[in-house]
This record gives sequence, C-alpha cells and structure tokens, in this order.
Amino acid sequence: MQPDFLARAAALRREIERHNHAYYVLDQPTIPDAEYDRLFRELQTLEAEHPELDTLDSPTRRVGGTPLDGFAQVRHAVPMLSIRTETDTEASGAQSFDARVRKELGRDESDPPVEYAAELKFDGLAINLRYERGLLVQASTRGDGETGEDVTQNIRTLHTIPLRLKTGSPPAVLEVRGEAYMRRDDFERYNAKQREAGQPTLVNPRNGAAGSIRQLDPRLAAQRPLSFFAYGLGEVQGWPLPPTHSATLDALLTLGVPVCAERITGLGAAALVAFHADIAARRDQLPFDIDGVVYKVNRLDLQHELGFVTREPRWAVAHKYPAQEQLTTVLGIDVQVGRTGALTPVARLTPVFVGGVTVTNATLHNQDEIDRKDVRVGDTVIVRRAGDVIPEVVATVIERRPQPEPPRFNILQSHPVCPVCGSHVVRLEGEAAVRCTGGLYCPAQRKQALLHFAGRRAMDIDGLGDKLVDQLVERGLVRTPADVYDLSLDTLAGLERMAAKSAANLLAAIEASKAATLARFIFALGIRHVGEATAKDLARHFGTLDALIAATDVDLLQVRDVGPIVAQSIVQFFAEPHNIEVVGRLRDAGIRWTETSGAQRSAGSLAGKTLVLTGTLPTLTRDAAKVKIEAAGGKVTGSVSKKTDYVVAGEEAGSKLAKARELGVAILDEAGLLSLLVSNTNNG
Ligand code: 5U1
Repeated sequence: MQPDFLARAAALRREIERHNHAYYVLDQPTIPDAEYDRLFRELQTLEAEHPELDTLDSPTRRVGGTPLDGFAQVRHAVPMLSIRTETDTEASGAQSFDARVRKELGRDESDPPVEYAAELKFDGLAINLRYERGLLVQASTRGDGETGEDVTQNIRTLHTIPLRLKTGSPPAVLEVRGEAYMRRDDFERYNAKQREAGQPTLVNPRNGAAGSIRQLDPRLAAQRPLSFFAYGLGEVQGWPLPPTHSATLDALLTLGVPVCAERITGLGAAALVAFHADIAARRDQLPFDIDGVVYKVNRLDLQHELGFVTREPRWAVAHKYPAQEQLTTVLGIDVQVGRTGALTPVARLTPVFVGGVTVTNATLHNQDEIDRKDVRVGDTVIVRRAGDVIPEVVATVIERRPQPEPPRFNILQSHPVCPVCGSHVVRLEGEAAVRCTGGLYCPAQRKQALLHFAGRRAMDIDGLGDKLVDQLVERGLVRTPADVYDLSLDTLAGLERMAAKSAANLLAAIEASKAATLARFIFALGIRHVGEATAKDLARHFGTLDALIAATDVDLLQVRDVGPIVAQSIVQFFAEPHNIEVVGRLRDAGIRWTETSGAQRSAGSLAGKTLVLTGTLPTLTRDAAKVKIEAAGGKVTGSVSKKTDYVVAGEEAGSKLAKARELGVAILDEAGLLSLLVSNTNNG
C-alpha cells in the first residue's frame, strides 16, 4: 500500500495545479489566497520532510530556487533558426512570399494555391522547452541559434507552462519552441507598483520578459509576471508528427502547452493579406505587444522540401508592423491637471510616427520618473506607443544631450500654483504626484468632480451623466456642483439632445437630491482619500458638517480608519477658501440632512462595533443588513481581522467564517443580528 504522505502529496499537487490553472490560465480563482497558501505550505513541508517526494513537476518548483552565479550553456539538439523579416506593404509582402514559395515548389498559374498558416509574431524572448518522457527537464534561450543559456529555474516560474505534459503516453523527447512575453496589463501593473514603491520600472514588456528570464535570482524572476506561447518544435522522438503546422499547434494545445488562438490557415497570398490587415486593425486591442505577423507553409512535407537558406527557413516569413518605439526630441515639458488634481508632466515632442500614429506628446508620469529617466528639454528620448496606452517617454539617450547641458526639470519649481486655477500646489508626504489643492474650484477637475457629485452613491442625481456634464462645463453653465442647483428648465431644455421632458425630469432629480444624508454629502464633495466608508465614519463621528470643517489633524485621527494621509487631505480641502465657498452655496441651495448630537451618535446598540457579513442570510439582503447595522451605529467591513466585533454568517459562508473561528471572533446568525438591532430600537 502507498504510504499516506505519498497519497497526500499527490492529492495536494493535483489540487494546487488545478487552482493554478483556474487562476493563471482561466483567470477565475477558485479558492481564497489564504487557502491556496495553506495547501502550498503543506506540500512544501511534506517535501521537506520526505526528500524522495521532490520531483521536477511539483508546483513548489515554480517559486524559484537559490540564485545562480551564471547561466550554463546549452547546445541545442536542433538549431533554433531565425526568421526572414520584411516590412513591405501588406499586399506586396505576402505576395512576394507566395511567389517565392510557388517558384521553389515548381508550381505555376494552373496549380492550386499553397495552404498557409498565419500567426502572430510575439515581442518577447524565444525559448526552447525540453520535455523528456513528458517532464519539463530544461528550458533554454535561443542564444546564437546553436548554443543558448539554461534558464530552466526561471522558466519554471511561468505558471502557464506545464511542468508535465498532459498525456498518458508521453513522447521520449519533445522540444517545444515559442516566446516568453509579458502581457501589457501585467507590465502596467508591475510598473505602477514599482513607481509607487519608488523602484525602477521596466522600459517595455519585451525588456521585462528578457530581463526576468535572464535574472540570476529566480525568486525575483518569479515576481515578474510572464506568459508563453508555443509556435514550433525542436527535437522530437517518439511522437508522431502531424501532417501540418496548424495540426502540430493543435496537438500541443491538447498536451497543455499554451498556443495563441489568433491564428488562421488559408489558401494563397489573399488569405495572408487579409490576416495582416485584420491583425493590424486589432493590434492595439491585443493584450500583448506583437511586432508583426508570421506566414508559414502549412504542410510539413512541403516545409521539408523548401528547406533553409543560411539560418532562415524558406517556408516562413515575418511581416513586421510599424515600430512601437521611436527616437525623437523633447521640445518642452508641460504640465496637465488630471481629474484627481495630479499635475502630470507631459513631454512636448518633435512629431514622430510610432505605433501607427503621429505622436506629439508623451507622458512623463511624475517627478520621480522624470528624475529617474533624467529627461530634460532638448534631450533625445525613446517614445513608446503600444495598445491603447497613452504614449510615454521610456528612456533618455544621454549621449545625445545638447551642450551645455539643459537644466533639470522640477514640477514644484516650475509650477508653484495650479496652471489652470491658480490654487496652491503640494506634494504630500509619501506620494509621487504633485497636486492642485483647488478641488471643486479647478476647471480641469470639474467635470470629473461633477460626475462624482451626481453619482448614485453620492447626491444621486439621475440623468446627470457624461454627455450632459461635458456640455454644462464646456458652455460655462456649471463651474462647481453648487451651480447645478441654479440650472433652470429653459437652460436645460436648450442643451443638445435634451427634450423638454428630459429637462423637467432632470430638474426634478436635482430637487430630490436636496434631501441628503451628511455621509452622502461628505462623500459627494470628492475629498481625496475620502471614500464612501470614510465619509460614513466621518459623519457618524462628527455629527455635523461644521464640526468636520473645524476638525484638526488630531481630531480627525480619532476617527476609525482615518490615518495621517486622509486627515491631511481633509484639512487641506477645507483650508481652501474656494471649497468653503462652494459648500456654503450648496447649503444655501437647500441641501439638508439631519445632524446628530454626540449623545445621539453613541446611542445605537452597535455604536463603535465592526461587523462582517458572509454567506446568504435567510431574509435580509446584504444591503438591507448593512443599512440596519449602520443605522444602529455599526460599521460593515469586507474582511475579518482581530478588530472585527461580529461576523454575521448565513448559508454557504466560506473563508470569512473560518477566519472568524480561527481568530475567536463572535459569530452571529441573522436572528442574532436582529436581536442586537431590536435592543437598539428599545434603547434608542
Ligand atoms: N509565431 C511565430 N513566431 N516565430 C518566430 N512563429 C515563429 N517562427 C520562428 C520565429 C523565429 O522561427 C521559425 C520559422 C523557425
């Protein structure tokens, strides 16, 4: 009989790989992170206690091992070829390839068209994955095509690459060739995190992929999110080759190897021209960078017949798209005020054609990024435009800097006040951004602030949407939210796409919004860092708007969950005279709420208590339970911690209930909650 630990390890591996697949491939996590971590640690412990369990396909191998001194050289069993690359127009590139292929195969006009496979040319790093008897034993870079570098440890950290092929009868040897790449969203997320932490950012996804794979510390490599697509084979033993390239990729998919779905097969040059045009039109919407498309003769016997010239096969060609990075010069550095008041430095550029459009401006993100890249007016810079992402300056070519050197650029020095509204500009501690303190008064922030003010969870003005706000602000009819309450039927009816009936409905919604709550009103003001939950806490704590306006940093720090950053932001907001003026006008317009005294606020039976709702309650919806709890002075949060007073659990309560048990937090059912609420009514 199998010892228990063997069976347990096998079950854990199966379960962890299932969760990995759900999380990394399907993007649909099946269990909470904490539960996944528990399973993973259990497997790590078992493997540490029983070294005989430590196999190459264990998911624990994916976290990266000890740092390397350098990469070992790997001689490729079958050379890794490169591909002929062309940048002609869409039609001529495909037609000249088809003409060459037909000529080499001795086909003339009367012969049927050649069948081609067309796919994407990913912008990453070419990798050879070597599977022996189904097990991933080695991963190597292309190198010079004959000899590459052994990057097995780092490649194992890519969760979409199978450590074992999905087949009951694995081939003796199967080498899979493809590209490791970084998705654009992973690149953006990684860089945003790095920027926040004041750490160096990646220049582009391709450098991100290449840099991670050639990273000597696999634990660092594991932190950089990479993906992989297969597009061909190397050495193969004991695996019947399918008759075509497309069938080969299909077969790899069934073995669990990732293959990109954006591929076609078609007859003759026309199919390739159509594929090229289709992908060109959708290039920006793809989740990853490509630098072109690849055309291949689909039948493997014809590929064999066509053979190679030097290191490039005659049966394939890459057809490039315009580059997504170009060199240009910085004519000046402007500052734009964004919707949260952040002053974003923008480089004005000598116009340059990049990523299919002419770019004249590129973001420099913030002061830290300007300093890190040392961008100055007059510099030659690399500009990148990929996907729908706004163009950015990714690096400065220091060698080309004009002499004498231009001065460094500093936002606070060049813009001590907001260029749009003249309010003070500050850089808050711990923040990368320099911000305008103008808030509601600043026109650049006005549209967004208005939309927020009118939002469902704020003043709930039904019908005051995007298009209308644009018109109202652009025509100068609304400068601050207070102006909304001065709008007349005539003015509204005179707007584009606004019938008399809609204008009357909007006016009624504006009127109805005057019956507010203090919490909604505070939230509607759009104070930075004051979300809905904080607004409720502030309303509950201070009871009146005047008390909140008069509050100091020290007073604000008494409020649950308010830390120094939030406190500073609130003080700064009410210190700006324009904001006080707008608040006064809103009150004068008739916005009202019930203000509560200190005694009333502490009277609720759940005053000061924090509750977490989990599972389905028998009669109350989650929103209804939340309203009742808040009416009794309690607060509802999303996660269980030692600070939680009660967890209210219904049917199918999951990890939150388990956590409550683990931490010894009191657990209530709906009846228990209702009895607490009843005691509130009796008391209050
Ligand atoms: N999709 C794809 N990319 N790519 C790159 N196929 C493909 N094939 C290549 C290369 C270098 O080379 C083979 C044609 C040998």
